[in-house]
Amino acid sequence: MSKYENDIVKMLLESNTSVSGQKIAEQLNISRTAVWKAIDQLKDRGYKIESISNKGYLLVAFPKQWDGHLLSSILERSSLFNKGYIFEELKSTQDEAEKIALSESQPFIVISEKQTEGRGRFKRHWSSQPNTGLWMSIVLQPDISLQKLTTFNLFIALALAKTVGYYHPDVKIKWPNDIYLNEKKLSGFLTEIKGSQDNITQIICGIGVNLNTQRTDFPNELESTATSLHIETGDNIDRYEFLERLILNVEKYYYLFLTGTFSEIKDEYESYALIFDRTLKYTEGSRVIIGQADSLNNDGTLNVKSAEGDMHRFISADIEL
Ligand code: BT5
Repeated sequence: MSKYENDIVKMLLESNTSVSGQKIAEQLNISRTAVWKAIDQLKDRGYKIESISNKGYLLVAFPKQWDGHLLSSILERSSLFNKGYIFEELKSTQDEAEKIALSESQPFIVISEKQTEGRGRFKRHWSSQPNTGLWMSIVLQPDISLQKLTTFNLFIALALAKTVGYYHPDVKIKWPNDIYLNEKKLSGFLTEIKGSQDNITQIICGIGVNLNTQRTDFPNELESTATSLHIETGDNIDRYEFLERLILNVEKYYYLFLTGTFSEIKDEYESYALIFDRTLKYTEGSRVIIGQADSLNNDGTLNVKSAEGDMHRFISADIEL
């Protein structure tokens, strides 16, 4: 992938109309032939670029696969992430992010088209088919205490819910780490950390969102519990647009997380909450409680009132709908 290709994508993206080969050549200080070759390479990578006679090149469609040039353009508009890594196939973006983080001191993101061993919490499998969703890890270097970290998931959940909300009004957050649409799981995330009690130095947050997944793409065991934005809206979702919106929301809520407290977003969070006013089964380790969610505490923990009237506090839980 040449730097010229990157620059050309940027010029075509920034222009609402066609851009002449002459203009590109002059701006990048390369020959017309070099422009033409780079355009050809971009077409091979799946960019749909029309050559309009006497006018120049027009970018009509993005590649279907995740592409590094487009990710770079999105990240140029980001105030938080300045690097992104794209892979065809990984076991898990979480593991790759952890490796890259050894030599990267600034926040970055890792996306893979496909994961062979995508994982959820407690090493549960996360189904990650190619060309359908967003399988991404974001790496942050916050320098905060473990105590502060407890609310991180609430902020990320809100960033995700807000993003999904552009596409569907009924998005819900299933505390602590799921996003639901019509009672089915659309997205889940998990947060892994490095550091000590007083000093969390790294957060690797893995986010999975089903975007263009068809019902038949899901493995049998997920058919009745999982959904995608495509299934719920009938639309083909532009994955780049979704990613850009998500990055902007993650930035916004991450800064709020760093500078504020959960109480500042509590009302907004609760407006998306799925679990209140219904009796559900809460499991955390060996503790199983059947009851109703009562309230969220400012540290992000959840109070659940059992059928017998006792109050139980959960840090995290599996909740059966
Ligand atoms: C989660 O765990 O929901 C967190 C999922 C995080 C996945 C991302 S993808 C990028 C990054 N790299 C990784 O390796 N992981 C992260 P949990 O709450 O434990 O939910 C897992 C459960 O969700 C599974 O046991 C299935 O029941 C269900 N599930 C698996 N794949 C799904 C999918 N694609 N859509 C909806 N539900 C799914």
